[in-house]
Amino acid sequence: MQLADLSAHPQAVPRDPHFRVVSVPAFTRDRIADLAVGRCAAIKVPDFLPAATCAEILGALQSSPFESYGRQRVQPPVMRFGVGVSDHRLSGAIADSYWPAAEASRAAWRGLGLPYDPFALCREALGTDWPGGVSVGRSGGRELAPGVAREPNHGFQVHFDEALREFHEDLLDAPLVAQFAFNLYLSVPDTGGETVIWRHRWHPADETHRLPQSYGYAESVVADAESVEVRPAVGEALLLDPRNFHAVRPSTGARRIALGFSMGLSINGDLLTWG
Ligand SMILES: O=C(O)CCC(=O)C(=O)O
Ligand SMILES: [Fe+2]
Repeated sequence: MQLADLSAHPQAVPRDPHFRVVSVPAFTRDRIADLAVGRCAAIKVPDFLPAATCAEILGALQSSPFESYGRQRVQPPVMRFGVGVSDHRLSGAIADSYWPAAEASRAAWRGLGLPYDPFALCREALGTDWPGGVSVGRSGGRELAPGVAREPNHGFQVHFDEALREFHEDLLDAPLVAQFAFNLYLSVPDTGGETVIWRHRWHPADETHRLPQSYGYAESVVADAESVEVRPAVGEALLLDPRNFHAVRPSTGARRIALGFSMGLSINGDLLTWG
């Protein structure tokens, strides 16, 4: 029976039933566990924060100056408001420059004058069903930055994010058993700007596809891999396993602005974030 089915659809390539994007009303404990163990590729939650809250955060950001990620490493350029540890990494460790930059970033976010901390709202909504909730991670007892607003209008190259490979020792004070990337879209472009995730994790041979001096890889690195694509929508949150190669497509029209941070699941069962 199965053979007959296959010959009726000679083009059909079997797909991994575990590699799909699930759309759910909230980040429940079971869904986050599914993502941690690889039972889905990503979780999206429409209307993650109230529309009025998203509009208010966006309004404050739109009139604030964004900075560029290091232009040597990040081409085409990506703009950001706030600081991320990726720009303050030195020989596989957090550079000393990160700590004052993280403090300046917290001050800049406070300076927006919002009556709440947008990242705290996101952590609260992410952690409603998680025992102990979600908190900001620490390194050497010091709290890391809570996250950034990112604006990749020209896209992100194909890349992966994995603290285990970016840092020689545990990034946080507790070892991590899983890693996630969180994005909350506040403004989306008219065309393009899709997030693509490939069913492919880093392999040493992938380095032959590395773009010189860059965080990214040529798209040939994921040539044969299955992929899923998410078109961002305002107010929607996306949680993915960033160890899978992923990219953001270039866009046109409105700015593509998202709140973003990394999140890890510690060996103690805690969900810990960092920017
Ligand atoms: O903006 C996005 O949709 C994904 C950005 C990204 O590379 C990440 O969150 O790790
Ligand atoms: Fe990423």
